[in-house]
Amino acid sequence: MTSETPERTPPRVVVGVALVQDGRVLAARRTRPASAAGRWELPGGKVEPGESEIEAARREVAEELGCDVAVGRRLAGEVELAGGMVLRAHVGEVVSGVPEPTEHDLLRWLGAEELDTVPWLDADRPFLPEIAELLRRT
Ligand code: 9L3
Ligand code: MG
Repeated sequence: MTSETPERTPPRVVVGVALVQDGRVLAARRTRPASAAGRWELPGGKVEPGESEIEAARREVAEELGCDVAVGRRLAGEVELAGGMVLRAHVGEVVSGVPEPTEHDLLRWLGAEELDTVPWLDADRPFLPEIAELLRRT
């Protein structure tokens, strides 16, 4: 029998992108897993080994929405997810193409006053106040 201390591996980062356009942010409705279906999120996904957060954000949005985005500053804070992952969020802008969902079943552009009209994933909610503030300023 061994009684080793389990190795601590750094958390895997998941990046979400707050795509902003004309004073609104893009929210995407998940279809999977079943526990998250119908809940809304900032599009994005896991940072792969060797990839920067910004590269991952651009790749994930290209895969999920079929458009090119510029990814800018990070929003404050990070949220612990299940499975040793953490969620971070960046602001972004569409630079070419029109977002069309390949994995989500609905997209909505929400203004600052509409942010709480959809059921967000719990993980994404802590970013909403800062998003609302930046939408009010744009
Ligand atoms: N997640 C939460 N909020 C988000 C994103 C993009 C992801 N805005 C969570 C859902 C999954 C995990 O992170 O548990 C990995 O995301 P994905 O690869 O399934 O998009
Ligand atoms: Mg994803």
